[in-house]
Amino acid sequence: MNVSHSRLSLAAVGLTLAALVSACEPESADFVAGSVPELVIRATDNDYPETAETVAGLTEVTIDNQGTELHQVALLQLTDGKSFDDFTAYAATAKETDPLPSWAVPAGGPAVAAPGQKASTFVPLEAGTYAMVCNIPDAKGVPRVQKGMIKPLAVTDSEAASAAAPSADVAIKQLDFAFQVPAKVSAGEHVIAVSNTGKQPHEAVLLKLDEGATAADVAAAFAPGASGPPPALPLGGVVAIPAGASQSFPADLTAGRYALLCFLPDPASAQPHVALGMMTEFDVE
Ligand SMILES: [Cu+2]
Repeated sequence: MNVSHSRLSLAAVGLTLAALVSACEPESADFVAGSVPELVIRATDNDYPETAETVAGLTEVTIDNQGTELHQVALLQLTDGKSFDDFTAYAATAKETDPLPSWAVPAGGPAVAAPGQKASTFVPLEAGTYAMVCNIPDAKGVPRVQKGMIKPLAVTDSEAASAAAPSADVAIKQLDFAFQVPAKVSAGEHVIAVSNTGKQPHEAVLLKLDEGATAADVAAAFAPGASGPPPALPLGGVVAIPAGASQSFPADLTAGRYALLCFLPDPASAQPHVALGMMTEFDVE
């Protein structure tokens, strides 16, 4: 079992340390690691091998990518009494540009982790059944959800109060079809809040660009028929969240140029949002 709440046992230690630190330093909005329960989902090429279950409440959902390719954990909450089997039946025949059925509600999750890396997102989990999928296409353009990366996540009711969301110090807004990012982001550890102010679901995939590379180069690397990895280091972000929703994620940013992209399909044009302009670059100094 790699699915754990290992952070819970660390929470008490974290709180004690925080109390000691706060005694000699002014109050800070910084995220105290360990204050939110963590659910680790191990990913391989191409599976989430372990049974995934947890309790309701704000959860740090972490993908531990032990594969050799890029993977994500996109969460879809199954509503209206629909089961995971209903979702797999839908997914077996769905085209990539098809809108999701109304009962499969995008619920965020970590947008991408590079091979050997982890990425986390703070997700407010409700009791019920979720599907975990990886929509990132392989070199042939086949999304990995069609190669076995589709598994259930069972969330049970909890008596305990949900952990408080860590306070974010960087705010990113999603619009139809653009990102708004702060003019300046400093190097260091951040909690980045992503808020969907558009009418469609959106995602925010964060990458640190290689020297001289652009967000457009990254978009091209993910286009159908493209081969080779993107000229950038994938760092996580938030996968699809519905209009009006927000989720945050921790990120340790070093100086350089970064890209944010959204690859979700626009039902009207059947184009990915990135082709409609939903990508941006920003500097970390
Ligand atoms: Cu979008």
